[in-house]
Amino acid sequence: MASPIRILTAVPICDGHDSAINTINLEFIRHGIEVIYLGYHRSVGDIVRAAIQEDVRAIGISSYNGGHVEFFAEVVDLLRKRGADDIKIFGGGGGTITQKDAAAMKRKGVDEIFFAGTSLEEMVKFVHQRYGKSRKKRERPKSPDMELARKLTEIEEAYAKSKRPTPNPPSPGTGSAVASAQRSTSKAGRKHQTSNIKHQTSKVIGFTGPGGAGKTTLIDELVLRFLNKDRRSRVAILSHDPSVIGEGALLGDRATMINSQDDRVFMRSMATRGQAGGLSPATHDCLALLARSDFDYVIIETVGTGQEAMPFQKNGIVDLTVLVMNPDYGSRLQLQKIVMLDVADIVVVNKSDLQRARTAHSEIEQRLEQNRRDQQLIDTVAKRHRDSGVDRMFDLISNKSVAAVYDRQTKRKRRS
Ligand code: B12
Ligand SMILES: Nc1nc2c(ncn2[C@@H]2O[C@H](COP(=O)(O)OP(=O)(O)OP(=O)(O)O)[C@@H](O)[C@H]2O)c(=O)[nH]1
Ligand SMILES: [Mg+2]
Repeated sequence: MASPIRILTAVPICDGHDSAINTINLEFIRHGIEVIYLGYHRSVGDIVRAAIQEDVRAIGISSYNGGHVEFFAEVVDLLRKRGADDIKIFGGGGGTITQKDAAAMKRKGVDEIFFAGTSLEEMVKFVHQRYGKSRKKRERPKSPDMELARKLTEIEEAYAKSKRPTPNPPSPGTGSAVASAQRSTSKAGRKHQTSNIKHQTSKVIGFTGPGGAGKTTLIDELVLRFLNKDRRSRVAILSHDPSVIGEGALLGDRATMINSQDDRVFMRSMATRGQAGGLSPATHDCLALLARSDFDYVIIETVGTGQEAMPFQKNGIVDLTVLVMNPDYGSRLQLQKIVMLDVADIVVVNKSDLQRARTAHSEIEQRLEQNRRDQQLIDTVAKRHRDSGVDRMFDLISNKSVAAVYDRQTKRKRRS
């Protein structure tokens, strides 16, 4: 089975008109397209960086507040400068973009502009016809990020071709999808691989928890602290959203990210493509590749999960697991059922600005005491900038107390 077409959509800087793009995103998803939505008020740099890291076929821009001729042209130019002019641009903006503007935009390298009254069906057809065919291989990726992005695509595509999800993903090595993806890398790619990709040195932190608990918001706040602590550090994020096999998906975590829109952050969004449990069939291999690449931290976010077992347990790559809880989980009975509470290294009660948070803290504390493990419980308000709970969590992850957890995990891995 062919991999779904991946496109990025966004609304330009100083523009909050996101209603049109939200409708269009939904229509694309319904027709088998994976849409990485970057959100509104996005700069040219943010759009191009995201498109390269996500290795999309094209960028769809919805623009209403004027300046579109220049804005679209700047996106085309920056893609060219970065050696990524195989990523194409299309878009619309109702009556704001005139026929004359559209002609000028096309001259500057934009593929297509859609006007008021165009049916959603026409746009879907355009994307399938124009961006559905397989791409030419890039001769020599111009940056390590670009090369990494393409390798992640090769891994995902290798799994898509194998048609069905693998319940127990194989370890990287001979026979796995990553092995064949890496074998197919260009000579330039292999050279980079030996110089820049090493054995796992990154700290890999897995975040899971119910949908909407604040995982992405919390990760974004932690990333800010990682970036500020060490001005040379780099962070990778592998983020998941759900999808059914062969269907489209809205990969929306990027829209929540503010601090992670940074050249020192490499973010990749993945659809689960039919696999249950919060991760994708290709996750293990993609994560292994990121962990061997040049990052200080690799953060992985699952889709919103329920009461089932920790998605990272069989993974073997994740050093530290974080369960982000919403204070509104139900009653103590629900807590007894949440298996993840037995295995997480850190449990976070996020949204502790909400009324039920204190009760949630004490109920979860009692539940964790029964485990008799050295688990940490932290209250956070991730949506609040400079939250002291997030500071505490950052200290735990980056400082000594967690080094103990890493040691424990490493020893366990070495023993097995
Ligand atoms: C809805 C709307 C709003 C809503 C936005 C809600 C939201 N969250 O999006 C609200 C009320 C909040 C709003 C606010 C403002 N708005 Co307003 N708004 C509109 C309005 C009425 C409709 C836009 C829309 O969503 N259309 C629905 C879409 C589906 O249809 P469409 O526009 O015809 O688009 C078609 C194609 O172009 C294509 N398309 C569009 N985008 C894309 C992207 C891709 C990838 C593809 C493939 C296709 C595609 O899809 C459609 C297919 O038929 C337009 C007027 C108009 N009729 O265009 C003004 C308009 C865009 N707004 C305008 C203004 C000025 C504002 C404000 C500045 C007003 C103010 N002073 O506060 C604010 C700015 C808000 C902000 N933060 O940016 C002006 C812009 C003028 C300009 N560019 O010079 C307009 C043109 C109204 C006007 N005539 O003055 N607005
Ligand atoms: N009140 C409150 N809201 C928060 C807090 N943290 C995040 N939110 C809001 O909760 C909503 C969901 O946040 P996300 O970070 O997208 O949650 P998520 O767990 O990543 O969601 P999924 O990826 O969809 O599972 C957003 O509207 C956030 O602004 C918090 O501490 N307090
Ligand atoms: Mg999220």
